[in-house]
Parts: sequence; C-alpha cells; structure tokens
Amino acid sequence: MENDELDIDLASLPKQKWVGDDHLLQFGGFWFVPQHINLIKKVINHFNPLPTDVILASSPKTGTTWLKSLLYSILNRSSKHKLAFKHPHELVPFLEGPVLMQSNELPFSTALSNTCRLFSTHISYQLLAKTLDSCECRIVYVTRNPKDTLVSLWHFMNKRRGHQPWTINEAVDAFCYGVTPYGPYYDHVIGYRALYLKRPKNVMFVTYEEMKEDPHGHVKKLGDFLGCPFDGEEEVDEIVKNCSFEVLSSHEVNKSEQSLIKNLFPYNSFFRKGITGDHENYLSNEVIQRIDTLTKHRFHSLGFMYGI
Ligand code: PAP
Repeated sequence: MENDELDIDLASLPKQKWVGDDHLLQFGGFWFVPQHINLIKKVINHFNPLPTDVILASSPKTGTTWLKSLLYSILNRSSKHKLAFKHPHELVPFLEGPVLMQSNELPFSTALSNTCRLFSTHISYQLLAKTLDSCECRIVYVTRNPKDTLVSLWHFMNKRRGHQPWTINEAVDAFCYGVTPYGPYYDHVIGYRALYLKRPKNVMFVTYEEMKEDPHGHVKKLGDFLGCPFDGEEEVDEIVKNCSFEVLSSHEVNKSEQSLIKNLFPYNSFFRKGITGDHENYLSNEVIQRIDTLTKHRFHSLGFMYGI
C-alpha cells in the first residue's frame, strides 16, 4: 500500500472509458470513479472496525438500499419508524460515502462507538482484506443475479443528474469487461464468497433472489446472526412490510429529487421496480447467453452455482 498520508496520483492509474465522457480508474484491481479513489484509500488505511460493528457489503445495484433498511430496522427496533422520513442511505452511511467526501471527517470516528455501529461499503473484500481480517466484526454481503444487476445499473446511470445517455450495449460491454464502479462484479462476489467460506460465523452471504423468496425467514436469520433474535413473528412481519419495495418507495423522501451531499443521484433513483428477472425485458437472447457463459466461467467453475 502507498504512503498513508499522500494522495494517489490519479494520472498514474489505468484508465477506461465509462459513461459519456467520463472514465473510471483502476486501483488494486478494481474500477472507481476518479473522485472516489482517495476516499477509498482513506477507508483502507484508517478504518478500524470494532468487534461490535456490522458492515453491509455489496456490489452496486444488488440490494444495498433494501438491506440497509432491513439491517437498520433489525438493529434499531425502537427507531425503525425513521425509515418513513429518512432515506436508507441517510440512516446507514457508506464508509466511503458523502460524509467523508464533504468534510474529510471519518464517518467511522470512535465518537460514534457507544452503540453497535452499522456501516455499508461497496469496496471489495480484496481491497479491505487487511481491515476486515483484523477484527471479528459481522459482515452481511448481498449479491444479485448478474443480469438483473446490470439492467439495474443501466437504468440507474441513465437517471444521473445531467446524464449523458448510456446505451444497453455499452452497459453490457462495460459489465462483461468488468469496468463498472467498484467492479468487476464477478471478482467482488467471489471475494466476499471466499470470506464467507472462510469465516461463516462472522459473515452472512445472502442473495437478492433468496431474500425476495422468503423475506420473513431471512429477517429472522439476520436477527439471529446479528445477536438480536426476535421474540415473536409479528415484529418480523412488521419489518418485512416496512422495508418492502412497495412501502419504502411510497414515502415522500424516497420519491424526492433530494440527494445525499454531492451525490449525482436523486433519492428516487434507488427505487425503480424491485423485482427479479427484469433482465428478460431488456436483454436479447444473445446477450443473455454471453453473460451466462461468463457466469459459468466465473462462478460455476468454482462450485458456486449461482446467477443463471
Ligand atoms: P446502490 O448499490 O446504488 O445502493 P441498490 O440498492 O443496491 O443500489 O440497488 C437498487 C436496486 O434495488 C433497484 O433495483 P431495480 O433497478 O431492479 O428496480 C431497486 O429498485 C431495488 N430496491 C430498492 N429498494 C428495494 C426494496 N425495498 N426491496 C426490493 N428491491 C429494492
């Protein structure tokens, strides 16, 4: 790792075209928007998790917003009503997020450490290995079918303020080459999957599809995993309902054009359809085959029979 205090010289990093005139830079084998690189380095060098911390890790567009609302509700049962007027991204900060971006102040300062802290990150395990291996904190990783993830990312990028159009073909190429923010998607998933296999007591690995199929069962499992099991079924049902796409997306805050500090994405862009299988409406058979082949090559060859 480079010197702790020096910013990385962005001009020295590999560069690839991304959406419109924008480009991504490669750092430690993963791709990032240039403004994020030094924030990420700061997280890698300065974040010291506590054993009581809970970290939600995910690749973009795989269910982060949903899991943020669920984990927040499970861990903060008496204030779960806050989801009705605060966006999940406000309630659960990204380690590499806007607080750090705006003020240079670490959102993970120890001043916040008197309660169980809940953070989120899109940074890969490969980059955070030293940090995460240094501590017994609990990690929840969520992933999603690659084709639905890609379609969700494509829509999201086209919702960006002042966006330049990004065609589905450009999105497919970027995804398959792995040149997407925090990507490659496949390496991201494989990294956290390996961590889960290594430390199953500390890591819970869930998929968007499993969560959709049995949200009640998964909320109970999350409660057990986080050391705060439920006494009865009613509260589980209440959390599942309050965090459902239908309920969350109906709140004024989540319908608004407001956004996090310096964020180009309005709050409403985090709620689109919230379903599984939407790729069938956007991807040709040929593209589906191309991605499935990649999925077999990257996941199935490791015995991880997911994503097709
Ligand atoms: P992020 O990584 O930028 O935070 P993330 O929340 O992971 O995004 O992904 C957004 C997707 O989750 C959207 O999927 P879609 O484009 O296929 O619709 C969004 O609609 C979906 N989503 C948001 N909230 C929920 C929810 N409560 N239940 C199910 N899906 C949800």
